[in-house]
Amino acid sequence: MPGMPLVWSDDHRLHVPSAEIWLGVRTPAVELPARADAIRAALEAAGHPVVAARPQPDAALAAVHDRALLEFLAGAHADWTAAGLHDDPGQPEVIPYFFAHPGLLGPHEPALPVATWARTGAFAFDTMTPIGAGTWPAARAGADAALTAAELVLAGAPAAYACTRPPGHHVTRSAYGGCCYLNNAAIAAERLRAALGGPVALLDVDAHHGNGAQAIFYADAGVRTGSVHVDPGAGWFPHFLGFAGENGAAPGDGANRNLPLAPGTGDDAWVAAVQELAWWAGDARALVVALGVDAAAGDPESPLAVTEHGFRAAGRALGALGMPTVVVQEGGYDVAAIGGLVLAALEGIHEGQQEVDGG
Ligand code: SP5
Ligand code: ZN
Repeated sequence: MPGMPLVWSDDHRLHVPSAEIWLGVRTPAVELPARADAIRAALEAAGHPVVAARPQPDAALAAVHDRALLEFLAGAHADWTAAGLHDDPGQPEVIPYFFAHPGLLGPHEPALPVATWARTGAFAFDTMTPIGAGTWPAARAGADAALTAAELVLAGAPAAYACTRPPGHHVTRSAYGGCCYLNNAAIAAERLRAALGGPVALLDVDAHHGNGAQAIFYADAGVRTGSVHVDPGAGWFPHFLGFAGENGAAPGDGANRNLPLAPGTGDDAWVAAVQELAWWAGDARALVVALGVDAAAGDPESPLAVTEHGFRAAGRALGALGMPTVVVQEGGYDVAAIGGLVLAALEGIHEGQQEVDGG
């Protein structure tokens, strides 16, 4: 019995952020190449076949992101370098300093700043998501991987896993941040919806709220978006979003669901919340799982306390929906544990699908 395919691109290694600028301070980057390499090692050791990500058309990205964002991301580092910012003031990575805040703009449409050093603030919503020389090719390869996984599922695979890095679930139609550049899971969901018709479900189990897909599909009943995450009301990223009352807008009223959990939440309540999202997804035609594993107990970036057992149980609940399923990697920063956590979740999904097949 062949395992769930792992869709892969070596190009993820081109994205090596040097730091996260937090409160103006350079703090160590956590979204690093070792993450994906550890996942691949664990999955390969367990017998999962590796499939190369196939190049995909830009149109699939433009189906969920504004052209202006895509053009900015593709050219940002070259523009930054051409403007001499590497030498003066001495910053080799694209970092914003001034933001197109809605309170600044009022009713005015933001014109794209002429100054290269100001342009970033039209698209970035935090200072923790630097663009280096290899960021765009890595992010683009991640989207290719997610779309390739969608193709495999559309061709009949019960499930496929895209080992995407950098992650994507914080990116909206027009803005990037949270260590993310392209919303791979949303791109895959849109692809499935285009092929199968709606509704498609996109369920996000990363420790942080999936604000990107929520925003992209907020007024869209064709993609049901659900997220279980640490409560932003308890002080956690993305701070402004992820509250229980965000339920979608007409004609997507009721098509968004947030289940914020208290810091310290462990397996029982977390798995119950994932189960709740799975039931809520109901009769969707296909499922995308935004699989962050940073809800794990040992993860440095979240206060949730989920174990490998919890990830396996969550996988079973999602697999038992019996839907064609695309799994897209999001966060997870405990490099020593990440492979085992992802493997447990994928094995759970497989077990759940077997169960419903009566296999
Ligand atoms: C994909 C994903 O999991 N993105 C998470 C981004 C959240 N990062 C928020 C970091 C908040 C500040 N942490 C301070 C530690 C300094 N490194
Ligand atoms: Zn996360």
